[in-house]
Amino acid sequence: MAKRLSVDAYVDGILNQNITILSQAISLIESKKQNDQFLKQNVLLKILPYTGKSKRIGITGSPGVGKSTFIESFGQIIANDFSLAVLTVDPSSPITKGSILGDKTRMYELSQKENVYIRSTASSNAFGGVAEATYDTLLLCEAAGFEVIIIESVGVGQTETLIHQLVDCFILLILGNSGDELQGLKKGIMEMADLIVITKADEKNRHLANQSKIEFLNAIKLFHHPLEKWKVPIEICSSLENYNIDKIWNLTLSFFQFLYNNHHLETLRNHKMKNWFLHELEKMIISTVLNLPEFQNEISLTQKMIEENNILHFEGIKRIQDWLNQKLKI
Ligand SMILES: Nc1nc2c(ncn2[C@@H]2O[C@H](COP(=O)(O)OP(=O)(O)O)[C@@H](O)[C@H]2O)c(=O)[nH]1
Ligand SMILES: [Mg+2]
Repeated sequence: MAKRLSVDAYVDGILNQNITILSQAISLIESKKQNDQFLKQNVLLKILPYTGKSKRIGITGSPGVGKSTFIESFGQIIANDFSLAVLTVDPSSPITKGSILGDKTRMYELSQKENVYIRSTASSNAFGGVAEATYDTLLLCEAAGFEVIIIESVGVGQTETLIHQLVDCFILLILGNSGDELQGLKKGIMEMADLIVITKADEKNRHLANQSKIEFLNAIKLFHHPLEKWKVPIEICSSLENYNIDKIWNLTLSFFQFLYNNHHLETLRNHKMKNWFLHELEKMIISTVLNLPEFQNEISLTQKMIEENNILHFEGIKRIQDWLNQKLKI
């Protein structure tokens, strides 16, 4: 079993910006062990007053679009003025230390900077709870004084929506050189984006990327950003050639300025936290109910009936529903 510190040792270490202790606290946060839950909650409660001050940025987009490479360049520009923590979930790597190598090699220059902290979690470790642990990790990094926090999304499924709830500014990366990309993007994800970036606009592709930019500018006229007055910018960049990355940072800063000027930030975070709470609540209820031995018994019985062709699946659902209604007296 991993070595654990006292609540105060974690809290003091984090507040004193001790990176080793910060990393140990994040491992504690990621732990699913029942024994760790109490310690974890106490650490979180104690650091809570020191959180909330960072600029929280989410980077999303399909696997391979260039998120990690973008963060490598983008992060270096940010780190000229701010301390930066980068939280990534590495989908490529198996269970072992590979994850740390995976993203850290992609973000090598960035990881060498003194005021930058990169935390990469293997998705196999974080299965089922990627985003949950990420929020608590973000809070720890804020308490440790990081001024900007970037979360790299794995770019698939529901995680994207969840990451969106955790950040103030959500940047969607897309590939410019195919109409398919425009077709394939879901309306939902487009409407969540505060900024859209067309990646891999290397010099030889720049003309094409600019054409895509015009297409996208037309396409997003059909979408509605939740903040009416915000016109979602679209910009092209090349992370490998360091083209336009500074411009994208300026656009990000202008979005934050927009949030500050209009007192949107607090409302936005509160609203997102309400959704986050609902998500967590749903998960808690499901796991509580599913773990009830009585309920499991009822499920096994019903499954057996379906297997033996005594009832159809929807009759099985009805059976469980009746059972639940009776238990809950509704
Ligand atoms: N030509 C070119 N390739 C890029 C650029 N950015 C990323 N890539 C490549 O795209 C591939 C996927 O990049 P990665 O950052 O791992 O994407 P992720 O899965 O979205 O994090 C890698 O082979 C990168 O070298 C770019 O600006 N130009
Ligand atoms: Mg990546």
